Amino acid sequence: MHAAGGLRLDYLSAAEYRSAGRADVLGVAAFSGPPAPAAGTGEIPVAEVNTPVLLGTAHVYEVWRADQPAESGRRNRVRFRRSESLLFGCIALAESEAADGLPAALAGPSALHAATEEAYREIRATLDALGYPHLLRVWNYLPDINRDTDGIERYRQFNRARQEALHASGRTLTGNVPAASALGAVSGSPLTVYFLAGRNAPAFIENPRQLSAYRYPPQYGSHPPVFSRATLLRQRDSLTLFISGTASIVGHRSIHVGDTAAQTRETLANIAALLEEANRVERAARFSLGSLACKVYVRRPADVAVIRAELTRALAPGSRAIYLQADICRQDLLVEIEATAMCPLKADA
Ligand code: 3EB
Repeated sequence: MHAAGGLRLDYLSAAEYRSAGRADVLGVAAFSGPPAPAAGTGEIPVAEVNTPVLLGTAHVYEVWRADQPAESGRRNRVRFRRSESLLFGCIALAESEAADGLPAALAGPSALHAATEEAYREIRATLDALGYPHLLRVWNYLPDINRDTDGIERYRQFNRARQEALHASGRTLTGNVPAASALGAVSGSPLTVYFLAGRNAPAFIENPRQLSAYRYPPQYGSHPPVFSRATLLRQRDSLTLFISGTASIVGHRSIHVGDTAAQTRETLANIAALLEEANRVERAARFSLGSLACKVYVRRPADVAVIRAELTRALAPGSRAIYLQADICRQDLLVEIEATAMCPLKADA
């Protein structure tokens, strides 16, 4: 997916990735887990995400390109690569590592809590030090996302820690927050977070069909998930819309419980509403169901054919999708779709 003069996103097989040019690569997310990408990636940061790939090849590489000269670096455990205007970064933290050595009083309520706070603290420190203060898009993967420990679901523990970390760094918790996804990874994986940040703030887009996630009532956890439904990045020649993980939620309720096909259709209706809202907010935007790169998270691998059939029906030619097995943050959700949409900006727009 390519809009001239700006950010670019490709989903590649291992073979395609090996033969692809690397000069303008900003960062990579590799699905699923080991083996690590072939040597030669050199200093390009690669987030290794342990979510099995469904359909197609065993590994998929999500490759972000900048169309600008880039430079790599590392700060503590954050690996990054940055262009003039954008920074891609990633961090992986084993939960044992984050809690280790800390007295119980400082380790927080759980090892996952400690790892999440640490990851977000390091990300914030990196962005502040390098001058890319605006998080645009964050991807979070944590093992056993639906499991309870000490009576609290791990996704809820993560939400509390993420909110507290953002609060501690003086960020707002509503409105100006990044687009995000938060999914389960295979048991035993580290907490893995990767992100895109910018010199300039994006526009923040909410979905008229959904309550903002940061306003969810407490039935979904003591601390709401802090993310925007989408963020919109304006570059010189292009617009990029980062669409958060989107599910069969209307208002704040999960709907079509138990019906995978209906959940998929509702999710696509939510994405269509978000595209329409982005086109309304940004007059120059022409986002459509034909300009999407989708990452589809499937709870039960056997559902993938049904889900793909709905996407094929709904998406216009020009959109692409990859399918990953992942647990979704609410037990009653069977599918979640995140997407990136791009469109060129005409000089006269
Ligand atoms: C939802 O709409 C579904 O916690 O970062 C989607 C995207 C979801 C991001 C997050 C959670 C997150 O609430 C779940």
